[in-house]
Amino acid sequence: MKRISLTQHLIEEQRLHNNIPAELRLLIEVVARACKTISHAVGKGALGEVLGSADSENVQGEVQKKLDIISNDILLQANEWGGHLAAMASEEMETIHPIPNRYPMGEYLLLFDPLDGSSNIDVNVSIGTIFSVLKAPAGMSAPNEQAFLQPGSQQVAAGYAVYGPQTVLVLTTGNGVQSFTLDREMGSWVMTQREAKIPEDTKEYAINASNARHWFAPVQRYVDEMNAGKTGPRAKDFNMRWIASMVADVHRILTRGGIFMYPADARDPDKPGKLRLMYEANPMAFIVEQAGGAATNGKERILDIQPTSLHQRVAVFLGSKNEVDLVTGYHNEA
Ligand code: AHM
Ligand code: MG
Repeated sequence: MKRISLTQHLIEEQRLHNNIPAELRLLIEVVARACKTISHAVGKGALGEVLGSADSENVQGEVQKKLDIISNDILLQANEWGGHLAAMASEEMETIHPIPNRYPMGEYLLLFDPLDGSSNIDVNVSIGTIFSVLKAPAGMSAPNEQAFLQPGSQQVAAGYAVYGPQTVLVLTTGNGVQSFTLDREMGSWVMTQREAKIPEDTKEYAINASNARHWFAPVQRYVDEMNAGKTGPRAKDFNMRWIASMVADVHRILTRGGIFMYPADARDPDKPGKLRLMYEANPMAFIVEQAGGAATNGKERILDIQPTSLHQRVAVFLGSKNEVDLVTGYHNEA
């Protein structure tokens, strides 16, 4: 099999579609390199003394794991000096991270969840890094938080790396979804899938069922109907999977279909769901749509949501199109 590296792919994409200028290519390659470093740290586990909690909390009041902090630092340091970014924002940092004065400023904004699925770190289950790239608004000399508050439809690139049995980088620049597997001996990303496609129909769903008693009626109805199986209104049996790492759950859906849900629920009306719009929902929605799937917050397309704050949360329904359409329809009937 002819090996196509990430670099070769990006250069050829630019030639064919003119959608990856040199600065964006550099950005993607730097993020990919940082993911290699994170993958290495993750792989060392207890031997690298990277497991367990740090003595700190992030902006959402969650206890940070050592690897959350290590991964955040790796991404910041890798991306500061290249001249391709105007600023960064991270799930783990309260405010945006401007590019230090000693480096030139570029035109892109990078957002990331440095290590998603933190509860899985210590138990040796797949975790990942999610990233999203926006363009800084023109004529802005020093980007502020406002510059980041663009709907997901404005993303010029998004991707994730999943650190599992294999380390895989999944990327979109708006022209389909490509996957690259890390060749650990060579240290290079090798294309292993050119065009991911999520089947429109599925018999598999993912939701944290321990929250069932808090769900609103449309989610309750949708899940009950699936669980009713062959003799129920859906007339087929469904299977359930929940990894508790969005990256790994989305990766399964990208590989063989399914629907992933993290709904809003009755617990806290000010908290629509658990997942973050800017670091998790938007990049995943971009990838899923580019693979032929759909992503909504139950009512509207995630990529159309106008963000109002950097760390805002959003309900997420994404994956196989016909399932996402069905559960979104149930919400809109209500
Ligand atoms: P994190 O960014 O703090 O790791 O939280 C996000 C994760 C997602 O990866 C995953 O889908 C979800 O939280 C799991 O939630 P739960 O603990 O309810 O299973
Ligand atoms: Mg996360």
